[in-house]
Amino acid sequence: RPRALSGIQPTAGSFHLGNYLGAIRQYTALQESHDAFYMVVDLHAITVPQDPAVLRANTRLAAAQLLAAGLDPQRCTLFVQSHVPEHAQLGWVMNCITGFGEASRMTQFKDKSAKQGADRTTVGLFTYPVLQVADILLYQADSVPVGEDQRQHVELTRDLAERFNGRFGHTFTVPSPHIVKETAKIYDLQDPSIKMSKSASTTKGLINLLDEPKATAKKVKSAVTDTGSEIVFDAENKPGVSNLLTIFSTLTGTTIGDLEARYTGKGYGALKTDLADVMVDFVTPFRDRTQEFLEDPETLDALLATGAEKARAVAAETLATAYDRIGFLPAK
Ligand code: AQP
Repeated sequence: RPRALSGIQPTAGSFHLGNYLGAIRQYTALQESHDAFYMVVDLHAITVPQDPAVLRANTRLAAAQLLAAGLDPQRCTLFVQSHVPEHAQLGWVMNCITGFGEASRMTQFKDKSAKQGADRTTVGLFTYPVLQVADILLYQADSVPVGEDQRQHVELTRDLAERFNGRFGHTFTVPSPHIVKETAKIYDLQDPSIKMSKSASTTKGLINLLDEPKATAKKVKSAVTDTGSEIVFDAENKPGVSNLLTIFSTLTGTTIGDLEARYTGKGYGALKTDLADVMVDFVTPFRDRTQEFLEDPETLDALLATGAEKARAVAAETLATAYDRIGFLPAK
């Protein structure tokens, strides 16, 4: 079976709808066809300031949400990044073959450092895309399910894998991004020109999966729509309605064409009211399942320990090969 690898940050507590539709849905799909590894990337979380107790709680919460979304530890390997020390170790090696200019071109770093401000931007944030390269290469991943915003990092991974292989002999599989076009970028419900994001300036257009369903319904009903009244998918001229149609279609499995037909002659209000119901039906059981996993932290921790053990077996083998190729003297 081909390998898949992806990671998600525990930073915000609740995952948002963009995380779910852009990435987590693909994780659950790929566990059927791939030897899949998914991790909560706590090493990435500390690139910005964190409260230790909150980070610890949010790491469990992230794992609980991944299970609630349908990840099955019998069919994939679920673990916490810091439990596998090979990530930091290969990360250092990768830092040493990455150009400073090359790292400086990462748009996610530019965006995130602009939000942090120059004084608060850490070197860790600067090199986090390179750590991500190590995350992927350690598992010899063929496929990396992510949203559109991560495409550049998978490209960097390909470049660095080829560079390392070229200099030191074939060591790493060169991975491809797995980006599902329709849901690659879910937009903010109040400003459909920007991606839905945990660090948006206001949370009015952000659907957090663990929020009160009633509050979520309200946010959907007050989503920004476009001028005119026709309900048609037109990403360029009607970005607000198109975003709602994408969300509606993906959550219900109804095609966009069928939705357009269903809402012909009806107003935006009807679409939003129905989508609010769809959303409530989706988040309510998700919240309940997440809570159930959280109520049994021993089982959750045991499951993550088993996942880390399985992940480590693969990661240690790749790291040993990379260390040998680069010329490190073996430890006796
Ligand atoms: N709006 C989105 N549409 C589609 N996919 C998205 N992803 C994030 N936002 C969207 C995908 O979710 C996965 C996990 O993301 P992450 O944990 O790395 O967090 P992030 O990318 O930092 O998430 P945010 O909310 O976008 O955070 P900020 O505001 O810090 O940039 C990834 O696969 C990502 O593509």
